[in-house]
Amino acid sequence: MEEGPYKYIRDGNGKVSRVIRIGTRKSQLARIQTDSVADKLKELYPDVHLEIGEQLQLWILLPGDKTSYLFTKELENALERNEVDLVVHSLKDLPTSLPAGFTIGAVLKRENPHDAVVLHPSNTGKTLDTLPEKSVIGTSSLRRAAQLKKRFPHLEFKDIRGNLNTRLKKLDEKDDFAAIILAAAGLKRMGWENRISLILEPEDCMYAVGQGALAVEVRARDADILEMVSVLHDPDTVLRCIAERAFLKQLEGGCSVPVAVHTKVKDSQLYLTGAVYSLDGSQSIKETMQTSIAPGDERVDEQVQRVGVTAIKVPAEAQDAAERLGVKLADLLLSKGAKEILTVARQLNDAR
Ligand code: DPM
Repeated sequence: MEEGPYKYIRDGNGKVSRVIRIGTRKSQLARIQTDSVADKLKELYPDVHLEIGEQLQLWILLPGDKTSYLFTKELENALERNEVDLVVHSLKDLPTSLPAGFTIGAVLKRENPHDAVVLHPSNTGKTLDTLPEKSVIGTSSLRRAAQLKKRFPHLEFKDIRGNLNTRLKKLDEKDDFAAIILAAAGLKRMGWENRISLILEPEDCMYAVGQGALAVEVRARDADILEMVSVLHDPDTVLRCIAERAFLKQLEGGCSVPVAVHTKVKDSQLYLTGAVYSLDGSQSIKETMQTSIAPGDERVDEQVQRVGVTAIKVPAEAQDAAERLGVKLADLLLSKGAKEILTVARQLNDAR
């Protein structure tokens, strides 16, 4: 039992249990997201480890003080070297194909996936419609800028970078921006919901693939950890995100192209709306398709990855349907000229 690459701990009674180590980045949002997953695991696991006679422990890697914090790639390296056993990410930051050996073992219930407007304190009470001509809105998201330029032509858009703390500071302490656009989910997790002046409706701004959902990345071969984290999966979120990621992958879009989605599950139907935009939003292609995800054959298959996600316990048939839906919708957009729009957008953005 104490063989192999993993870390074990022996308690005062001589009982040995495997230590589950979680890697995190140092940013406040990353820590909050990691802690929330750790809390869920602690809550869910008392029974299970009593049954199997093991006490799973959670150990958050990296003290807040000195050592370097890890970026997504470094976290994957730490996973590869068995220094950590799982890593928590915002799903929208994970590519649609993961490097060999890794998989997303859980996609947690999605928070509000929409974007939110955070106003400079001097603009309290205003909306994007009523902000004065040439007001500057901060966002580095091509997706947000493209949609909002079209819808609110009187506004200007400028890049704003840095983590959420930095961005809010740049907004509040200077007069460079009239407002910034951020994901509602991130603001909520940070405890800054009171700064949300407005949630953007899909007619104004559709969200990014995977936005608002947390993902747990693990070693694909680590069956014990995969099994353990798989109970965190939220089936509707998984199916929506598989469809969204399959859509993005088929379009050959990365995380920085003007691609947006909207998904819904209702009466065992999965609806996917997807769109691509030119950088100024003047050109766009948007379509909606749906598929049945009705529980039929309840076949579950272990260890099959779809767009990087391994969802043991979620019916395989429904996952296949979700993936096909994303591919079909992308093919429809491609047949209407999506590739040309994205190629030009990419070239113009690279040249900026
Ligand atoms: C990605 C984008 C952004 C993040 C691009 C997009 C926003 C960049 C920006 C792929 N990742 O959305 O079109 O505003 O300049 C990011 C945030 C979260 C995860 C912050 C945010 C938190 C919300 C979540 C950055 N990644 O979008 O406001 O879990 O979805």
